[in-house]
Amino acid sequence: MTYDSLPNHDEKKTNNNEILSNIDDGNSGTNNKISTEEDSLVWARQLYARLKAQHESTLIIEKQPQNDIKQVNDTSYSQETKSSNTQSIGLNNDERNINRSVSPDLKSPQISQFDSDFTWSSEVLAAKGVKVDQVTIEDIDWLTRLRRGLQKTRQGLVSQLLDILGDDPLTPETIDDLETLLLKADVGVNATDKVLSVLRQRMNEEIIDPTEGIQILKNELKNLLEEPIRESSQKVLTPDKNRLNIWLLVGVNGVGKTTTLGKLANLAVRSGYTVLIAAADTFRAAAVQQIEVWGQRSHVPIIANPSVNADPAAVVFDALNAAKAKGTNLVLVDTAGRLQTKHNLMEELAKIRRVIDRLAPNAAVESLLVLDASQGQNGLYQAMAFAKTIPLTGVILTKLDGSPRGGIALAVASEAKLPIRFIGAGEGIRDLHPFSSFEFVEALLAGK
Ligand SMILES: Nc1nc2c(ncn2[C@@H]2O[C@H](COP(=O)(O)OP(=O)(O)O)[C@@H](O)[C@H]2O)c(=O)[nH]1
Ligand SMILES: [Mg+2]
Repeated sequence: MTYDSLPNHDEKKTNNNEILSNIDDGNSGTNNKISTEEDSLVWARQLYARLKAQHESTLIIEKQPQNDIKQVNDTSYSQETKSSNTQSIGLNNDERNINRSVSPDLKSPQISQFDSDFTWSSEVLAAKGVKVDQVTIEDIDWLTRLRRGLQKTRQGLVSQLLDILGDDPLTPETIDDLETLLLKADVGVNATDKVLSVLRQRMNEEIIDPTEGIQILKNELKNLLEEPIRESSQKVLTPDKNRLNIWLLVGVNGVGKTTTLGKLANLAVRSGYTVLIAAADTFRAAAVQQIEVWGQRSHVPIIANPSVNADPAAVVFDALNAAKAKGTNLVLVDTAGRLQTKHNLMEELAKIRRVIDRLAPNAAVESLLVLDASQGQNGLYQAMAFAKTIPLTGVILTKLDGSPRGGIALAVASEAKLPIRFIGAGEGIRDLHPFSSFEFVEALLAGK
């Protein structure tokens, strides 16, 4: 048993708790919403100027002696309520500390050009009702990545959607074509039926022009994605600071569990949580090494047992004891990939769950199914099979980049009825983000 206790990394935490909490579904804050194209451009310009100034002030701070920097940090951590100015200095400064000794993809994103990526991302944030002084470079950077990630799904979807809708009001034939299109994009039968029945009903009541049709489509897709999220108690999945949180990552081989866990550890550390990793994939020879590399990148300790065929439940047992002793906020459990048809492996997952329930009965436990978006509808069968063994609480959708099957998000929400909690759109450490239905649908139908 190795317990890899790493040096205290408090100084490396950023102060941006909002990474894991400041997500809006776009249905609130309607008062702030920007109505015209011109307004949104003004908004984007203001935002750009502010982020640029913030970025430049960071560069000035970087030139100050180390003592001064420490002082700024301490101030920003100790203040519960900060002026946006103090916060931005503290945030960048902290991120700068992270950047000092790390590889390129750990660096916080930089302000880019005032280009179409920037304006599109700021438009989405404005439409969500986010205030101009709440937006970070990180938010813009993520939306840009998400839109790029969904490019393949969008390519087919949007161009054909435009063809189908044309310039004339919607007809029953257009709706039939829309059905084929949504099914082809892996949206699933239930979700497609629901969306189209709303469109049909509206069409019976009034004439719907294509722009309105797209708006109804977007709203219905967002509603479908939101439904399981609304039914859960948390809009965005964040660790509860007052108790131990245990997030179990499960799923078949190669879907991206270990990679996702590495990204999640980093996200949680950047958001100010203490994290511990339980390397409970004891089947694959290189699994422990792989997770150790991820742990080191975020300075997160790991509990592992590198001996062949070690009992995964025993690793979890040790990890929970270590977490309780250290007062850790979040334990992330990596598990071995398994075929949903292999009874003994599924049984083992249930055993891990029993250990958790016995040892940490008051913990907030999440069983998150990791699904590879490129597997399309097959992901749904996986979800159903896993749900039989352990109660699943959510889904993490990976590999949205490069897959034309991003529509699977809708099938997961409407058929497996599971909330999507995070999405991964790349192999880099920052390519994972809390899920926002609003952002997802806007990126899916961007250009529309
Ligand atoms: N393009 C892309 N690749 C990913 C993503 N997540 C994971 N991967 C890759 O998928 C492969 C399998 O990942 P791994 O974490 O080992 O899967 P596991 O077997 O479920 O633990 C690796 O090559 C990862 O880099 C993602 O969001 N996008
Ligand atoms: Mg793995």
